[in-house]
Amino acid sequence: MHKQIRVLSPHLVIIPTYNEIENIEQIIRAVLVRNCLPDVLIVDDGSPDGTAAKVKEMAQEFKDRIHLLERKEKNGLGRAYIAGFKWALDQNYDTITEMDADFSHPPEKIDELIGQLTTDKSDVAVGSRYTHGGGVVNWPWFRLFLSRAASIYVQLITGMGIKDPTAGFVSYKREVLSAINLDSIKFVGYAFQIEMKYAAYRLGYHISEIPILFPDREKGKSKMHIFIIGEALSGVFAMRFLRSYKRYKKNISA
Ligand SMILES: Nc1nc2c(ncn2[C@@H]2O[C@H](COP(=O)(O)OP(=O)(O)OP(=O)(O)O)[C@@H](O)[C@H]2O)c(=O)[nH]1
Ligand SMILES: [Mg+2]
Repeated sequence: MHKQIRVLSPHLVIIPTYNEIENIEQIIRAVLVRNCLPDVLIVDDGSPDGTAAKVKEMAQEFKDRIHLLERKEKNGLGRAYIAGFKWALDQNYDTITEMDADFSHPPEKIDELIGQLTTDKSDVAVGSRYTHGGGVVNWPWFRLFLSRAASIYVQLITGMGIKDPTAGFVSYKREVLSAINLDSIKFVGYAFQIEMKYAAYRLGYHISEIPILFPDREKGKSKMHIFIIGEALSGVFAMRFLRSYKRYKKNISA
């Protein structure tokens, strides 16, 4: 009898979603067509607009390439990613990439990010707005000011030489995510992105930055709110100064 063999991609792209019905189909298709043929995992927090149902429908078309983790409540981007990372480690993917559903993270850069890892140029690759050649498109000056100021603040406080530490378009080698104690990651918004990079940096992994152009979302609503900015400002300070180096290092290692 002829047995069907399931061919797994070594690469996974994780997209957390909350009410992304206007973007979900397009973003999934834009990821699946990349040269490195990544699989996609959507982590949906019970979107009332039917995002998960659309994913299930598409999973019929692309068997074994689209996966869905459904969580009942909206619990923040950080928690969604931790659940996704654990799933990815369980499934043995070699590289794990995180990105937003709203096209702010250009899908055509996925191959370049993952290429950094597969050629051993780095262990973590960041799609960066603030490295040479990167940028933001059509941002009001105050938002750009806040974002740049936050990046400089994080660099000063943590000593990490990463120009875009709040970036949410990041590829990790599997060994990096398995070395980090994911249960020790505390933050949920922008601070989550900083905390993950800081954990990788403290464990000695090499982090590179690839320039990207970051446009604002065109469809759907933003889920950003003031709590997330407050968490980033105070959280980074706490992460750096309220834990001793030894305690932090012990804590982040799995
Ligand atoms: N699973 C899950 N996904 C979320 C949650 N909050 C936001 N997201 C998703 O995380 C990604 C980033 O959220 P955005 O609303 O674009 O946040 P942002 O990019 O900071 O804000 P904008 O620039 O205004 O779009 C999107 O794919 C969202 O659908 C959440 O609580 N749970
Ligand atoms: Mg966005």
